[in-house]
Amino acid sequence: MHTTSSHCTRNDTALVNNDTACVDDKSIVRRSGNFPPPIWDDDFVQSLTSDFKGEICNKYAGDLKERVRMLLNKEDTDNLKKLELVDSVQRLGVGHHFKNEIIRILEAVNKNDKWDGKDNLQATSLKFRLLRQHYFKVPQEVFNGYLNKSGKFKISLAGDMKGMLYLYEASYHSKTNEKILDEAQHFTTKHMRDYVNNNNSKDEKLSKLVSHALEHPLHWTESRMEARWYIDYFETSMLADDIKDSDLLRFAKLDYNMLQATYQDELKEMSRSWKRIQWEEKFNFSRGTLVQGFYWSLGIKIGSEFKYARNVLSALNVFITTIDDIYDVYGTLEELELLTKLTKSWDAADLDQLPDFMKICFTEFYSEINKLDDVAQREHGVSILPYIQKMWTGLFEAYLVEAKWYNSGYKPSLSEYLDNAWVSISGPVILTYTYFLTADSVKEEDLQCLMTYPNILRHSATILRLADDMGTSSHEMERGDNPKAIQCYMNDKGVSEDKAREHIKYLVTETWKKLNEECAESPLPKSFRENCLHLARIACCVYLYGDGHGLPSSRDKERLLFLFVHPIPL
Ligand code: 0FV
Ligand code: MN
Ligand code: MN
Ligand code: MN
Ligand code: MN
Repeated sequence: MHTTSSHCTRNDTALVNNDTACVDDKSIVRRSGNFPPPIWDDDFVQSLTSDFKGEICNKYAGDLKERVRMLLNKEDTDNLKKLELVDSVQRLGVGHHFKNEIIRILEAVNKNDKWDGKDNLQATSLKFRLLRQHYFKVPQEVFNGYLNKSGKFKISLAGDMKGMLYLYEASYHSKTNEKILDEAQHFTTKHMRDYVNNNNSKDEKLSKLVSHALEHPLHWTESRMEARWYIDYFETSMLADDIKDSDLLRFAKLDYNMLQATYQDELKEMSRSWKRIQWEEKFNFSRGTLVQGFYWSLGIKIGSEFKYARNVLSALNVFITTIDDIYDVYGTLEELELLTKLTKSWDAADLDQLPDFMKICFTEFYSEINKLDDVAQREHGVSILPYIQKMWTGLFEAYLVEAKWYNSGYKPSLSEYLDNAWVSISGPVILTYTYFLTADSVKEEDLQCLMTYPNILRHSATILRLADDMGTSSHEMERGDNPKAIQCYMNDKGVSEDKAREHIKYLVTETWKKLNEECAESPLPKSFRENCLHLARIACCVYLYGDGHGLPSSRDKERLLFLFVHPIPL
């Protein structure tokens, strides 16, 4: 486990053969992550263009938006139709434009509806899902009418595949110990699988929707990826006449493309500035993840007004990824111990004691954080420095624990591992940043709460950790790293990798329930609670096809092309 990787290719020239590189002690044998080059180089990023910007576009989109708003405000539509409209608006990726309208509709539904069992399963499930999604209190018992005497869902319901699908999506909004919802998920998953696997007499369009839901439930899916897919689905499943006059579809497509144009400009700017400081050349033992990092930032906030937040979060991602590779792959234990000690006092003068590659990385890192603090002081009148320092220090300590485990060959139990690993995945740092980037105002009591690592932070970060381990640990074991969740469980229980993966999936599901609970109940501001949810979602999506962050597969690359390069044909 501790030997040098056999494919030590990239780090041979790292830090040595270019003008800006520092001198490294060549007598030290370092491992290589053997990471592929960045998926897109700066030339490719600079070549991105879009027709979807400018006055005419803005004006047209503005008109369409008002028409959709009128649809949402129409008085004479019945509740169920309204809920279906809200569902479509959200899935098509434009819900963020109509927050007030959506809340007003849901408040009315919540007030007037009696849950008297007259609705069919689809309608009940939709109502339940949308209300819970927006933190209204709805008990699981609204499904009592669909249960038989022994508390199971009536088998006759399985014939109603749309009902199954809607109940399935609703069941992901469960909290811990909600047996009816657990049963709902179990029951619907089974019948939905049967439906897609059975070739006879099925509705192809519905089947596509069912397969999509089985691969990733709506509640666990980040909005850009869902919008891209659902816009396509929505169009192909509509009747020709409806498409012709669907302002909603037209708006969704245009908005998607216009946001894509905005993202292209942001990516270009970021790519230029990382290129200017030759980050990838200086740290070519590490992963180049600018584009993937930008995707993570979109997972947190998609609106055009959040440019600054995305910029900071993408840069954060680059720092986290490089520093993580320093701790996991490139640094020696002695260097890492020194680094961890020096960063505690957060004094740039101390960096001179470090090897050059660390010094260069952390000089840039400190300077970025100071810039961030300047902005925060201007905007919020508070210095955020002590708070983010505390979170970073916690992260470096957690990294060091893992480096020590790796170097001594120690095998922690799953629970010992997880106690450290939800911090070492960087969730608490990322989420603390998102607080400063998205809160309307920075409050002392929120900061005190965040510094205690509250449960909402823990659950979101745990999902990030578990999703990451599912996607990355095979390669991590190959290149040498401490055991991750899957391996810890295999050691604990003496089970196969498949069994361990199954268990980790179960833990993800259980942690989602706790996160749902905290999102509804935590005293932290709503913007922050949403960030916690969004981080868990984007983690589930980045690692859906494997290691979408460090070793993107063709499916991952295709997804990034759909997000940032190819507009939706109008
Ligand atoms: C994970 O890498 C990594 F770098 C992540 C998830 C970056 C996250 C940063 C943001 C979303 C801003 P890796 O699998 O190497 O992490 P571990 O902890 O397993 O070494
Ligand atoms: Mn790592
Ligand atoms: Mn690590
Ligand atoms: Mn490690
Ligand atoms: Mn990992």
